Amino acid sequence: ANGIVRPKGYNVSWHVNPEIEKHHFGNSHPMKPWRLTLSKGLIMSYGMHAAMDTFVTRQATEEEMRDFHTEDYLEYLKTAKVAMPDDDTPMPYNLGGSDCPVFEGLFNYCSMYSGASIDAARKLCNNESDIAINWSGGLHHAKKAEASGFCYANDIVLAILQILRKYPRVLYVDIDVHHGDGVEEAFWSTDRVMTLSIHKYDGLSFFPGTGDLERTGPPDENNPGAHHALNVPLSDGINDEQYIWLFKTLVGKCVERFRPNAIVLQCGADSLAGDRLGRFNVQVQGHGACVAYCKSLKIPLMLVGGGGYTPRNVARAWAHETSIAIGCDQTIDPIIPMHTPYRSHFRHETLFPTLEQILGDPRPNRNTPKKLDDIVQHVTEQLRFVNA
Ligand code: ZLV
Ligand code: CA
Ligand code: ZN
Repeated sequence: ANGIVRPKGYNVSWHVNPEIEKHHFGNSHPMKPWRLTLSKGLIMSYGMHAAMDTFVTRQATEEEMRDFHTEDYLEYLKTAKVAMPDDDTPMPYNLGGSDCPVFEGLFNYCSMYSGASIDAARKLCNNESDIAINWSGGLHHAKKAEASGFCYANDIVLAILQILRKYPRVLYVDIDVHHGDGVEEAFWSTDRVMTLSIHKYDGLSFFPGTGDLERTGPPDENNPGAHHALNVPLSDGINDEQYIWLFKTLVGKCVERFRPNAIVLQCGADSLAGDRLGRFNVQVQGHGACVAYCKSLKIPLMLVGGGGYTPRNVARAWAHETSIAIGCDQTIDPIIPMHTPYRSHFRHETLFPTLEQILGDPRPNRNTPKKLDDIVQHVTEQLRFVNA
């Protein structure tokens, strides 16, 4: 009735668990797992779940998480206690500060979103999915023994390690507004994973402060990882036209040189205009065009979430990107269905509000055509060293 049909001979799997959404980082913390509830409500009100294999995910086992994280760190994560309001004794592993608070059910939260990404990766390896989706994952800052930037366990690294059991090469692409430093660091010294992160970079304070153009892997040419970590530092206000051009040009060149067997795309929605923490003018259409381009390459594709701090726009983007995965993006009605849960939270009734509707006053675009050309040229030079 709603025109959503399962694509023939093409499988999309959706890995979800309502348990994950129930966790709270604290009232003033910008990370709201509730945005997953809003996204899922929108995806389901369009009936998109009928066109996917839906899996309610499980917790990753500790053994699975030890693929990347240390035993000590996992042990601490499991037993860390929520601090009393007046207790400011520092905790190890960068836990307990304002970015990475210890909250009720923390280990459950981490193992749930990690389990979803591991399951999604296995679906790709079994050829049971062409695209596997985990909107609750994408927590790209976590290190092997350290929490960072709202991320405690690195589900992306765990998923890529799964894929590497089956396939020789994985391309990781990260469109979150922040630098994907944890994934970059994990695969810094290997030529089996190429990482490409697009992000805001100002050389000083914007988190995490790394990801300049010159950072392309280990400086030692004999290290296999040399030239396999690519970074695209941008300034405030980049628009759809520029972003889509950059994305297609760079990902196209990476695929041509590196010939990955699978692509993992981190779809952090804080690169959207109007995000509480972001600075770009990318719209739902431009963000989605990145997903559509990756799908068009016909390489096994994993989609994970990431940042995204204005929940109504996160839900729009991830619902639109789900529709692209199953191929109904051109046929669904952009007017948000009347029966969508929390419909009034969306403020504007369309999936694609205009920049004026999102921002009021536009944010000045600080990215010149020359800057973008320099980036493409620099990345192209790095890729000359890559020969898969
Ligand atoms: O979207 O934070 O700037 C993936 C992701 O990439 C910082 N943190 C740290 C470094 C020292 N500071 C200050 C501590 C901030 C305290 C709490 C906030 C609270 C309210 C509003 C905004 C923030 C905040 N924190 C904004 N930016 C930060 C970053 C971390 C960004 C993580 C992005 C995660 C999920
Ligand atoms: Ca990024
Ligand atoms: Zn982010």
